[in-house]
Amino acid sequence: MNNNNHYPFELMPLPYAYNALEPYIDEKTMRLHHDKHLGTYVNNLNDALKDYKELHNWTLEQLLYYSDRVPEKIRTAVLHNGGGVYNHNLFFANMSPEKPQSNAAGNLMRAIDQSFGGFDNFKTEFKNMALSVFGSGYTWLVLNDKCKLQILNTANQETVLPQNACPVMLIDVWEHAYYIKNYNVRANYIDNWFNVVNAAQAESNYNQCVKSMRCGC
Ligand code: MN3
Repeated sequence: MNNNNHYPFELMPLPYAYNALEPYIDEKTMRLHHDKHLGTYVNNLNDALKDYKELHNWTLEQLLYYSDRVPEKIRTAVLHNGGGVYNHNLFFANMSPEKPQSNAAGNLMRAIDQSFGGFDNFKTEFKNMALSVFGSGYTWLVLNDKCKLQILNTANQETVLPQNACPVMLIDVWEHAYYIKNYNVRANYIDNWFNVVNAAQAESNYNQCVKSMRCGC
């Protein structure tokens, strides 16, 4: 996140055009999702932090992980809106118009094979988890605190940071992520989303997680 690591947080531009993920994810959804939904989380997070100078050099991760040290008056606002910024930045970076190389023999693919018995099994399990989110939330592939790949769900704008899990990839299953194109049919959105997963980013996240969690040491 570099220059966007602390207050005032900025709305990071999409790393591709709004229509780049067509026909899988439509331009109108991307414009609303990025500019309006994420934009609002960024503004509300900055509003909440405005009068708390002691928090202005905290990173987003610190605000979310050490939320018990954030003054109670703004804690909920920081968790909701900071989580919204954190999750959406990861989500948008984890998509790409580049075709995923399905036979890519990266470290993540090997780990998925070992953990789930192949990519198809992983995909089925991930999709079922994403279908099982009741209401609004996310489905994640993480490296958990035991250095194992794990699929898990979080509600609303909760992150996986309190679980000491390191995010590899995630799908936003709030209705705003898919309703315009897919109406109520979340399954179609999940199938479409798999076509625009940024495999290179997921591989890089995975390698970073292995390194930062000192797995294998
Ligand atoms: Mn969203």
